Amino acid sequence: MAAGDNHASQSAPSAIAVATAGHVESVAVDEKNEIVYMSSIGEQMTPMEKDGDGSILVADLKESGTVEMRKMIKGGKLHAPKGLTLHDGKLYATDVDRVIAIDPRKGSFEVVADLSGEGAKFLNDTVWADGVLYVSATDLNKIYAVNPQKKTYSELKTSEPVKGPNGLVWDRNEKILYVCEYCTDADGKPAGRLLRCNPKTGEVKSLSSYKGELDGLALYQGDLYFSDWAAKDRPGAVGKLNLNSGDVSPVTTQTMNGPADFCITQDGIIIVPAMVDKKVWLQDTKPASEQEPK
Ligand SMILES: [Ca+2]
Ligand SMILES: [Ca+2]
Repeated sequence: MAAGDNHASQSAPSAIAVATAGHVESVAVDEKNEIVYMSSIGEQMTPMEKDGDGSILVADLKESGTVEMRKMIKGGKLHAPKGLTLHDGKLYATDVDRVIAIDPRKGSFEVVADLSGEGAKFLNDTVWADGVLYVSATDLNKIYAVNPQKKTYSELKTSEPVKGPNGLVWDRNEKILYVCEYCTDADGKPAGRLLRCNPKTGEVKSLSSYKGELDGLALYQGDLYFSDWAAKDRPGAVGKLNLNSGDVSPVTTQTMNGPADFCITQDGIIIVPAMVDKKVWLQDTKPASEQEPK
């Protein structure tokens, strides 16, 4: 299961891959309890199908050197869960045309927003921002603001169209919603942008000339990390944008087919689902040359 090129390290390779049950779209970490949650859309790459074979996987990291995964949901069926967010002890996710809240202790879930009436089939990421749960609808080119208590939603009106909005992350200091796009242009070339959106005004601005087929987003130590399906055969399946300089640089070095909704732990370990490959990669965010000698 392990792979890596840091032979100087005897204890741990610089990156390892773990096989997953089905195609994992999203990961979320419970740092306190050392648990990684993953959403698996199932055995087929059918992210918009209501096929009933989706699952939430739980990996307990306490036992060093082993990662044991179990399926969490005990009642009801999920189809293609994506966009996990941990908030106040609950896991929020999208599932094709609905937004769900999962109780990890009970293994149960409830629907907190049903967007089937909007024609949604590819709801994607979720993020909490000052009491609002924002949800991207990749197929509708829209972002919704969900109120899970009232089970209501409304569209976030933006100053310009967003095309295939996928990853969302909230900057609580700047009160800015970062959004990345998963889309191609008329020639099939990657055309997804890294955007900032002020949810109060709806104003959208592009952050960089970088274009990709962008999926996940994370903020870590002032940099905006993103995953790019177009970088599957070169370094930078996960890259980062320096928000001050605008410079973009690759972070991960491994080949990852379908780098989807990753996360970064407080210690700087990046956890990336290679969705198409049915793997999850763990790698330090720092280059090997900057990591502490083992
Ligand atoms: Ca499925
Ligand atoms: Ca995603």
